[in-house]
Amino acid sequence: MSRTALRICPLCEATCGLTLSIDGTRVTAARGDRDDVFSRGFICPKGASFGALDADPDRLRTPLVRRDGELREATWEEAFDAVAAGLRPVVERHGPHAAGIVLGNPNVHTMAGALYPTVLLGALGTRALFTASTLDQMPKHVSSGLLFGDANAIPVPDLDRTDHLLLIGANPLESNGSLCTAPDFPGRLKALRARGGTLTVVDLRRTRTAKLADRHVAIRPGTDALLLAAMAHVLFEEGLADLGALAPHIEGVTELADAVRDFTPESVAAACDVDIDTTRALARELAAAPTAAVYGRIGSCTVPHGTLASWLVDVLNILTGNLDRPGGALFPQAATDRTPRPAGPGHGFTLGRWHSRVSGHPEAKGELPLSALAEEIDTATEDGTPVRALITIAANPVLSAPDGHRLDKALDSLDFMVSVDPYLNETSRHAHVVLPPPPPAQSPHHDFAFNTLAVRNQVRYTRPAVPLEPGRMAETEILARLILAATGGHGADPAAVDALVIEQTLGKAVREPHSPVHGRDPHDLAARLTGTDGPERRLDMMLRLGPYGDGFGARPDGLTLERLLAHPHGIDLGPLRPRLPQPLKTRSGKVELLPAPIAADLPRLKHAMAERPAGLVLVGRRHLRSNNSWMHNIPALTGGSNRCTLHLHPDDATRLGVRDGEPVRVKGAGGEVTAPAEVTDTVRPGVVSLPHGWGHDRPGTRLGHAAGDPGVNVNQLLDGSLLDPLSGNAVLNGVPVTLTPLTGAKL
Ligand SMILES: Nc1nc2c(c(=O)[nH]1)N[C@H]1C(S)=C(S)[C@@H](COP(=O)(O)OP(=O)(O)OC[C@H]3O[C@@H](n4cnc5c(=O)[nH]c(N)nc54)[C@H](O)[C@@H]3O)O[C@H]1N2
Ligand SMILES: Nc1nc2c(c(=O)[nH]1)N[C@H]1C(S)=C(S)[C@@H](COP(=O)(O)OP(=O)(O)OC[C@H]3O[C@@H](n4cnc5c(=O)[nH]c(N)nc54)[C@H](O)[C@@H]3O)O[C@H]1N2
Ligand code: SF4
Ligand SMILES: [Mo]
Repeated sequence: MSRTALRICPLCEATCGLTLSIDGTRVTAARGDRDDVFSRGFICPKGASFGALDADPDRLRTPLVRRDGELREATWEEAFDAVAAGLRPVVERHGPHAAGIVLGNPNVHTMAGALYPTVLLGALGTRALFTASTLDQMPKHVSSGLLFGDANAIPVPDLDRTDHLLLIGANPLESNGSLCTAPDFPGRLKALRARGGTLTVVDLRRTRTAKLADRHVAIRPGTDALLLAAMAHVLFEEGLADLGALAPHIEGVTELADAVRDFTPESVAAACDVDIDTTRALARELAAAPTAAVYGRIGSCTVPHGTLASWLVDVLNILTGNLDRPGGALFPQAATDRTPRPAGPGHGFTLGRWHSRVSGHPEAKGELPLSALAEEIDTATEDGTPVRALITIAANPVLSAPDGHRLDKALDSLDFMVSVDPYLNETSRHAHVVLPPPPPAQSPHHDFAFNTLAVRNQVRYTRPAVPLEPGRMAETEILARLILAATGGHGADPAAVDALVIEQTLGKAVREPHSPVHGRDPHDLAARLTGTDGPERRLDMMLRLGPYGDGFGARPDGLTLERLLAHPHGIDLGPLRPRLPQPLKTRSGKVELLPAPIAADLPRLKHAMAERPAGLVLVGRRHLRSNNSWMHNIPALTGGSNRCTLHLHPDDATRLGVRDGEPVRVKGAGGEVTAPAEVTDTVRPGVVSLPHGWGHDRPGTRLGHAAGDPGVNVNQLLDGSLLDPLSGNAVLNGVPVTLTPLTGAKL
């Protein structure tokens, strides 16, 4: 019998509501849920392939445990026994920092990933934490930490109300938005133009997003910070800086004006390859628009000046009075956020509280650069222990991080490795134990992370659409058991992990004067929680303690899990609202416009004015039917234009003798790859582009379809030494490469 069930799509940051058709336990179709309070029926080709993704025959069904060198099917009990036996001796012998943790992107797309890794980290006490954030948005966290005192306070462009959007290094028509959760991003951009607003796109490729724009600026890669600094300069020089209502909350304006004085449109023009008139026009349009928002993403983060560019994005929002006002860039308020404390000075944000052992990279937000993982395993130093055991959760750094070959070897040398992953892929093939989560239809969903980045405040929760198959274990339980096995509690009831978190959280809440539960009995509060299991009780707790919550009865109309379950299409909590100064946690209690670490990095940017590499540079790109490294195994999502080809401009092709469709050898500091050329004027001259997440030709993986068209690993061109110094973020865009046409050769 066929039925339908609702499921929030976990496949990208847009978080669309889906209506799944289900036959028995099989998802036969997925449509956009028209009644979803946020996505209102929108769906993209990935969401539409939810059933195929869910039913991929290559998904692992049982744990795997390495015996006599080979990964073999095992029971859950055997698997967790092996985890405890493998991890504990390393920690006991070498200390907690010898056990590394790698967290990949899908952790922000699962409830398990939101609720357990921080508990694991705290319980293990390791400083060897590496996540996909240092291949992605760490520069934004650092700039927010320094400006606002909170690395997670990220202003989001008010897409639905802005009059002018300046979009830098993002391609939401393919990626569907990032650090800006907006189902139907393309429709929202079209609506902006339809209501008379303007869109400017800064991207060295003429992307589908750029084609929609009123103005497209094809900047030279890696130079956005220079352009943005010059725009700030113009705002000061022409008397256009106007903080408006923000003024009482900002300090350091004069110092900032001084700091950007040398970044004139004239002085950055050659480096950026943006003419003086354009730079001035960009600044003037931003200042003149009734409301405007500047938004930067991957192309502004994964570059040598990623933190400076991320900082300047918000500097421009501030100088034009657009931070924290409708139509500008605002701080969302999610239902599971902690109860807002009263405004006032906070502890501030500190970088470099410890450093990586080998290269001395400063930690940022408690993390070390993922680019440094290989050396932290394979390089001995006089003091400190290398990473000897590794826990990877939803991560495929062999493809997503620089120099996969070196990481391959390093992972093989570990004493022990456990991967929580549905696939036996380029990374998990090195594990001693693989713990496979169930497919998404069998998992519950709530967006803890993306609701804090959404263009509208709203809350939704979907229970598993299909019951767990026999032999499956919920990912929440897998992670709870992993925590116990890693920290000496192997065999204990996994519910104890949730119970402990609830006890600690409520115990803290009742001591906070601003909490709605101040002074109450935490045991009594815990007894009132509803939900069928630990994760649901934790969600109930967070909702009830949160800004819209019922405060366990203090605000009877407020949110609870029960109330949310009564609204299966979600609850709309309204448009983004001004919140300053409450979100600020800087020591001054103000927005600190020119933080010391930023000021200290500006001379490096000044130096970059004179740089202009003569050769080619490489950038990435994303395809709508793909997602990082793990969706090439789904036939419906591969083929057509979704291919691992090298885009290059016709002028460069002619100059180098490269012909369309023929193989080209691409060489970088970390190695070389060979890919077919695709000659296209959508990239600017001097720039070539390869997508990431390909290179599925390693032995020992189980990705049948992907292996048929493996593509090449673009990150093999990197050696891991190029980082944004403040954030430790990898430089993945604007990387020097050389090309050799292999004319006549067969691929
Ligand atoms: N050159 C270049 N490199 C890049 C980028 C780029 O633009 N250019 N982008 C970077 C960015 S932004 C990111 S976020 C990283 C991503 O880097 P990673 O997070 O390392 O890679 P992903 O491909 O997202 O997938 C991670 C793993 O999660 C597994 N997985 C999928 N669903 C689940 C689940 O429900 N539970 C669990 N436990 N596992 C699951 C997949 O099988 C896969 O092994 O890549 C980065 N690498
Ligand atoms: N379909 C699909 N959707 C995805 C993903 C996916 O792999 N596929 N990945 C998800 C993830 S993990 C993330 S983080 C987001 C990322 O979402 P986006 O940030 O929108 O990522 P991209 O689509 O890679 O767009 C980055 C753009 O920056 C441009 N660029 C490169 N270097 C520079 C530069 O120096 N300056 C400027 N101005 N532009 C530059 C590139 O040409 C590219 O068009 O997408 C998410 N959604
Ligand atoms: S846009 Fe993202 S969330 Fe929406 S259906 Fe597509 S993959 Fe899913
Ligand atoms: Mo990402």
